Amino acid sequence: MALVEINFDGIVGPSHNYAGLSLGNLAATANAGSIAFPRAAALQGVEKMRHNLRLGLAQGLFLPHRRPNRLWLEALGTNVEEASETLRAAALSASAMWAANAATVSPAPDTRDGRCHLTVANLDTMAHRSHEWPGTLAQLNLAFADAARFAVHAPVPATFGDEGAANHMRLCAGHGAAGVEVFVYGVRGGAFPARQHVEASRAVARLNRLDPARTLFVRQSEEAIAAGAFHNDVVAVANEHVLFAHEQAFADKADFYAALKRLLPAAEIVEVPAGLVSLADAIRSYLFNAQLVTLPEGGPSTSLGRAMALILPEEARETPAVWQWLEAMVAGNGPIRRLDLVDVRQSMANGGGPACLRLRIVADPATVDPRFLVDEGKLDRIAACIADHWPEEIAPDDLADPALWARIEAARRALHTLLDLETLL
Ligand code: SUG
Repeated sequence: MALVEINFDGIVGPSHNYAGLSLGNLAATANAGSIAFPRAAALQGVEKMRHNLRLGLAQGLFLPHRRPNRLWLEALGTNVEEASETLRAAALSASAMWAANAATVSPAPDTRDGRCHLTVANLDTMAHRSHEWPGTLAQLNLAFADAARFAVHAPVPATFGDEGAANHMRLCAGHGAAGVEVFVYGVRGGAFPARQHVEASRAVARLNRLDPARTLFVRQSEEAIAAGAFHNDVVAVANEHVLFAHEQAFADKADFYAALKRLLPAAEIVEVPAGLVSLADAIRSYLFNAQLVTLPEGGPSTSLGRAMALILPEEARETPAVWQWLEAMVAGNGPIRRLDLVDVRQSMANGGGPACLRLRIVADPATVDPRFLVDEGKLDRIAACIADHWPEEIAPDDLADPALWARIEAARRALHTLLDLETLL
């Protein structure tokens, strides 16, 4: 069985808008009330997927959820016509695009029963995200229906906020080898909410049947949350044996690094010093919200294996301290040898970078429902569907317009029909 990393990107939904719903997410708050461009946003996402396919990486997708979420509003005793502005915006959010928050994935080599486990995130801290999980669960049950190889779990109870893979890292000698899984949690108390509860992380580790001896629970630093790192993946990212992190990402850095080195002696930590790149610049540029990927066979290699690339948002090049640091890093002889830039500005303006838009799953692509996998031809057809059906722009007042709701619903139907996934409608 060929285990590879497959990135499943959330397609940006036709209701993409800037309602400023996420306290602690500085970009989303700063852009509240701006005009959004859903068509351009979704096409930017498709181009990112195309870029990764061209690097030789396996690529999958998740679909936009039902919006407005009329069932959720009904459960709240209202409906889209009568709901308050805030509830209506929450029911219309396209936030399911950020697939890194869909679930926490523990690949087969790490689990006691040798299956790949996925626990859907409850996303309980933010109202607009708390109603994503049923739509996510339905898709994961379909995409990973092969019960001999996958186990999909419903979210942990909502008292303990869980934001999925955005607060989880896996380090290993190679994707197919047993890994060390690292759960990063926050502690409440600062001005911004800590969205990952340690009890949720512990529950996910149990549900995913991890070996406790190879599982670490690490506290996110308060400075990072206060500076706007509402998820760990805004200040750290891991791939195979490499951890790429900001100096101020973790509360007890020395303990964490020592435990990691003990469990995985080959671990390599590429740390960005605060003296060269401040937390503010790291968060503004989303330096760490890059996809850190291993370049396929035939590419450059280092003493420890195949070289890695960082797939960064263009904002990284526009932040001088960040770009200077990156250029110096790739010129050295570390594991990361290539920098690729992608334009995901529409998502970035809501606080979602390249890594937020994808959920990584290590699996054999032949065991995944092929309707959730893409090649260039399928991306062409998806792009055409987006161009035909997605609204060009959404201004804040449009969210109250019944014609917009109908358009959003029709666009989603068209995409599901194209992908032969009407069963999810
Ligand atoms: O949960 N933004 C998302 C961004 C998620 C980024 N994901 C990761 N870091 N993995 C969030 O804060 C803004 C939506 C709005 O305000 O309408 C939003 O939900």
